[in-house]
Amino acid sequence: MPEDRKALIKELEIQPNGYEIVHAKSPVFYQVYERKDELKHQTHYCPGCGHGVAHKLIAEAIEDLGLQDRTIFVSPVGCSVFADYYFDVGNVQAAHGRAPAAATAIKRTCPDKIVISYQGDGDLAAIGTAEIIHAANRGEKITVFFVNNAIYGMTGGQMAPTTLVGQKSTTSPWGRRPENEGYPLHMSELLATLEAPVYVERVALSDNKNVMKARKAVRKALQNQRDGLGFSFVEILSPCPTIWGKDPVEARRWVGEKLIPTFPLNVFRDRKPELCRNNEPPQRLVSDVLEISAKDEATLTNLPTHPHHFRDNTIKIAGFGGQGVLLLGQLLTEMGMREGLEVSWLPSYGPEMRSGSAHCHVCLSKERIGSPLISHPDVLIAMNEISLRKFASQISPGGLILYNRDSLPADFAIPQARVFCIPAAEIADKLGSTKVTNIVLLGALLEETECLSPATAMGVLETKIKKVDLLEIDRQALAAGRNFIDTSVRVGAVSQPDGFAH
Ligand SMILES: Cc1ncc(C[n+]2csc(CCOP(=O)(O)OP(=O)(O)O)c2C)c(N)n1
Ligand code: SF4
Repeated sequence: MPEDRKALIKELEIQPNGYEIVHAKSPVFYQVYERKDELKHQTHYCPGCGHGVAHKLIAEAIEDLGLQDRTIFVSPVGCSVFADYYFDVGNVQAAHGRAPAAATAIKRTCPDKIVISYQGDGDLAAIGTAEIIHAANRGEKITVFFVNNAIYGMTGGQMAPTTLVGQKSTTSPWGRRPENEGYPLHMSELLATLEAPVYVERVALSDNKNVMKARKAVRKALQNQRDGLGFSFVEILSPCPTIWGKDPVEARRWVGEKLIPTFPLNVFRDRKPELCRNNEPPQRLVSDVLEISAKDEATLTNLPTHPHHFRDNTIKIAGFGGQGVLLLGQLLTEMGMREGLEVSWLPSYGPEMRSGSAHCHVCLSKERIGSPLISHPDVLIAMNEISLRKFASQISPGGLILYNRDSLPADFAIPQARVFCIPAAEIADKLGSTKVTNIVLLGALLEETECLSPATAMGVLETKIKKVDLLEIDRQALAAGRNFIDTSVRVGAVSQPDGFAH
């Protein structure tokens, strides 16, 4: 081909075969789809499927609004489960119905991203009803595209919550009967009863005019998010020719003739709320949270600073209800707060609070805590044998187990940890109350690990325990636990059945 012809083609964007390119694939789609070797330029959608059209409208809007580099697309389970093969944006695939919850987490952690939750009607209006309602009610600043084709497409045509009255499906072979299956769910109307959403519109892919309206709605929903407004929701009535058993043209017509009368097109909500610029949670002083008086606070600030020789210290305390398991965890977290650490406390107990199993997770950290859940604690305080047997194997290598007995069960295989048997209940009993067993173990913990200061422990106990005589027993219990470690435990005590090295 002569050079000047090539230049002209390039300039006019005319294909070598002579056709002028008037409409090209959006660059928001990958140029090549890697899902299947033989279908690198085709999506997996059936001919005439509304998902393809909806994808195109969304891709073009992302492109025109210049949002491609900021967009994260959360795809559902359903026919559009493979959306990540097509959209060249950030992609996350959520479990069935959970896309709004996943989108919430993404948007909250990355507020500058444009987060799209894309869902079918089975996904959004059946298994995911709770997620969508609560995301909308919280006014999450996400955009939801809801493709309503009145059926479960991917799984072969079971009835969806949106299936029309009288419509046949594999699970309503005689047609949907309200007496048996209820009425179609109108999700847009339902969400529009909530206060938080800023934009709720229903559109349809029934003819070109309506497709153009859908195009506008898709743009608006994304613009809203770009502009920092709240929850935007676009319901797209969409053809599913394959499951409906119609050809693409008939299916499109059916959207207009059957779906629209049941699901009228409308803008149900369009408001511009006053933007809340400051969404920071109110910060309270630690002394406020702990209700520490001015006097106590002065004492607190005068305490010598305790050195924390750890970045994080994770402690699991386990026993049965009534042993002060949860309380010991609370004391530790409060002590950590007083010493300027980040802390978390996560309780877990069975149906019965008294005598049932109970445990709690405590994190002490110099950095913000990602999760309060501890899978492999540095320390296990096992207040009974059941807890020892249940949790000892979880201890992190080189960790510490404090066991509330004077010896280990004979058949107990000691994990890779230092195990100290401390007859804490007996010590507490001799002091006058088995209620302070947990405080004996607290003393032992503080003495062995030096994770927090005993002075802080007393400071916390003084604010909690108003009875002078009980406070005195607690003081003695704390001292007894520390003393036990100093005088009765030998260094290197690891590997004998009684918990001590011989
Ligand atoms: C937890 C769970 N339950 C059920 C399924 C089976 N399942 C996969 S897709 C689907 C329905 C999808 O229908 P819809 O959301 O309407 O999307 P469409 O395929 O019509 O686009 C179901 C029930 C699943 N994958 N996971
Ligand atoms: S089954 Fe229906 S929804 Fe699924 S790809 Fe085919 S036409 Fe689309």
